[in-house]
Amino acid sequence: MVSSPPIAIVMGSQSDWPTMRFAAETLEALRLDYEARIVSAHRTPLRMVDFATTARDDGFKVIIAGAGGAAHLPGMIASMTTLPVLGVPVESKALHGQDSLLSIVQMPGGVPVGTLAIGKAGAINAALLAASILSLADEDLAERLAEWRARQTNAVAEFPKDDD
Ligand code: RP5
Repeated sequence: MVSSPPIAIVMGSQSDWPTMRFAAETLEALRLDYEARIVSAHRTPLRMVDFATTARDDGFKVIIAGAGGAAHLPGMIASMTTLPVLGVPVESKALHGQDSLLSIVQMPGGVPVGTLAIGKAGAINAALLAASILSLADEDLAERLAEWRARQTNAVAEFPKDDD
């Protein structure tokens, strides 16, 4: 059996991809393999169960799960695996992602989801946190992560300038 990449990025809908692709791009910058899939808690519940119950045996190490609105996906996946699950609340139109955030963050004690910020920042940070978790057992990745941080630091100008 071919082992899966270490990180799964799952999302409830194609409409989540413009947000979740920031997680994918961040992992690419860190030269980390991932697999991105659409898995909906509401529209494809059996696909979700199949994914979550086999994720560890498939070789995944960390799951990044993004969803919006009534965002049950990260919590439902976390209920079926003991892999770390990082939840990204996708910004919804009606409530600007407040609904997504509260749906993901308010897990009952016993079934953890590491919840990130709403939207792009959350997607980027989910990828960085996944890398940080994996770097505990991967010195080379730890160095790539430190280099990513250093590049970010070096990119911050000391003085502001006008756009024009
Ligand atoms: C959730 O419903 C998805 O995660 C998405 O954020 C939201 C809206 O989905 P679409 O109606 O755009 O497919 O399940």
